[in-house]
Amino acid sequence: MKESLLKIFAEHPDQFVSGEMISQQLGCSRTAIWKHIDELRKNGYELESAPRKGYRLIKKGDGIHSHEVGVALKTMRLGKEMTYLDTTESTQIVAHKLAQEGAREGHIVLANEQTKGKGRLGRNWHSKQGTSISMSLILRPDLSPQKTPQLTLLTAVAVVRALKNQTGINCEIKWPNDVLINGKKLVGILTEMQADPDRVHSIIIGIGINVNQQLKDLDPEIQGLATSLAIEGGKPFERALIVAAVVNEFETLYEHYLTNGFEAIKTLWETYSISVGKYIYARTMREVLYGFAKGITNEGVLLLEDEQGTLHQIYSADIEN
Ligand code: BT5
Repeated sequence: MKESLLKIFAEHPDQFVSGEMISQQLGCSRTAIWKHIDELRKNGYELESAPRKGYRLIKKGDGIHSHEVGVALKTMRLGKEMTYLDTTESTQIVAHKLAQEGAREGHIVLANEQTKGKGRLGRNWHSKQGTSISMSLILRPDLSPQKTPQLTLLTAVAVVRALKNQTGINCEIKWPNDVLINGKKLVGILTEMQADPDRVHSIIIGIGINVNQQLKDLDPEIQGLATSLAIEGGKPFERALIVAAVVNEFETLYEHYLTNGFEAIKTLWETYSISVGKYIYARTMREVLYGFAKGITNEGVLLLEDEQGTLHQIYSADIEN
C-alpha cells in the first residue's frame, strides 16, 4: 500500500493530491491513508497536508524499506517479495533461514543496519546504520555448484553498471568479489549456497554497498582501504534507488545468463576488470602465488601463469598488484 502511495506522489511531483483521489486509486479509506502517511513521516518523509487540498510530498526519506525500493523496481521476477529489517546481525543469516523455509527465487532481504555483517572466510563487513546498503538476494537456479562463482562475477557486473546508470560514477572490478573506485573498496559481494554435491538448492548473494558514509563514518580498520559513493560523488545518494537499480540490472543479466550462458557476462566482466592482463600476487588459503593473470575461465576461475610458466587455476584468493 505504501509503495502505491509513493507511486502516486511520484506521478504528481510538487503537487497536492487529494485524499479522495488517493482513496479511489488505492481502494482504501481516508483513515487508512492517514495511517500510511503517518508511517511515511516516521520513516523520514516530509509530507504537507492541507484541508480540501490533500497531501503533498515535500521531501523523501532515505530508507531502504521494501516500499521505497519497490517503487523503482522494473523487474518481472526479482524483488516481488522483500523482507526489511531495521537492524539485524547479517542479511545473509536471515536469507539462509528464509531459503530453508522455502522462500521463492528473487526474495530480497534488506537491512538498514547489520551488527555482524559477514565477509568471506569469517571476515567482518562494516555497515553503519542508515548510510549503507546491506542486501541478500535468494536465487534458485538450476545450476551445478561448480558454476556458482559465475554468479559472483555477474553480480559485480550488475553492480558496476547499476552504479554508473544511477550515479554516473565509474567503478572497477577486482577479482573475484570487490568493486572499487580508484583502488578503494566500495562494494563487497558474498556468494553462499545451500546445495547437494550435484545440485544447488539456493544461492544467497549478499551485496554490501557504501553509500552515504563520510570518511569519519568508516571504521578505523578500513579507513585507508574503503570509500563510499558520497565521498567519491561529493553528494548523498538515495539508497533505495540504488538498490532498485542493482536488482533491475541483475535481473537483465541473470535472465541472459540463464538462457545463453556465461560467455557474454564474461566479456562484460573483462571490460570492467582491473585484475587481468597484469602481474599480481594471489593469496590463497594454502600459499601466495605471483604471476601473470591471463584471464578467467568459462567457470569464472582466475588463470595465473607463474614465473616458471606453470598455469594455476585459482578458485578463491585475495589478490594484490
Ligand atoms: C566481502 O568479503 O567483501 C563480502 C562482503 C559482503 C557484505 C554483504 S552486506 C549484505 C550481506 N550480509 C552480510 O552479512 N554480508 C553480505 P571480503 O572479500 O572477505 O572482504 C572483507 C574485508 O573488506 C574486511 O576484512 C575489511 O578489510 C573490508 N571491509 C569491511 N567492511 C567494509 C566496508 N564497509 N567497505 C569496504 N571494505 C570493507
